[in-house]
Amino acid sequence: MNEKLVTAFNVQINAELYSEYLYLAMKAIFEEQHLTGFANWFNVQVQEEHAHAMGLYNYVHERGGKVRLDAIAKPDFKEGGILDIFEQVLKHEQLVTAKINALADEADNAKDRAAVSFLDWYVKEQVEEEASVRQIISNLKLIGDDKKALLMLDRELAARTFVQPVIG
Ligand code: OFO
Repeated sequence: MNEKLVTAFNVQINAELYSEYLYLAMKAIFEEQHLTGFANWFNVQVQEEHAHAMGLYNYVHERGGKVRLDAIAKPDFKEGGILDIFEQVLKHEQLVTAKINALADEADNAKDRAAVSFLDWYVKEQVEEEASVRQIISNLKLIGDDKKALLMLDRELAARTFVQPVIG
């Protein structure tokens, strides 16, 4: 890969590690409230983000590039109600989608067909990431102030498990 593309991959590794860190911070909010199903949902998210970062990390090595890790920023979000937090998650995922698309454009500009094909997995993954968050947001809107329904959703989210993705 050319140096410019390697740098862009490294920037995305940092963005994925930031996502991991952000969701770890959000998980803590739900742990504090003993909403263990929501905490579990974030825990799976943390593992997924780590896998996304490692997929890029391994790919840079595979292509003979140099992995350069940068500082991970402090998680930036406002503690609020559950719906507020998930709306911030959606916003964050939309931002990540834009970053992935920009990285794919960069690979396209470099005419690096292998990198374009590798990044296709991430492009599709972002569609799923956004859809799953939208689903939770619409459930939360329906639930409103109904505590019983909220506990049912919490139980449902407790069943989510992490499956190591096959990237690329
Ligand atoms: Fe890595 O997909 Fe979320 O951020």
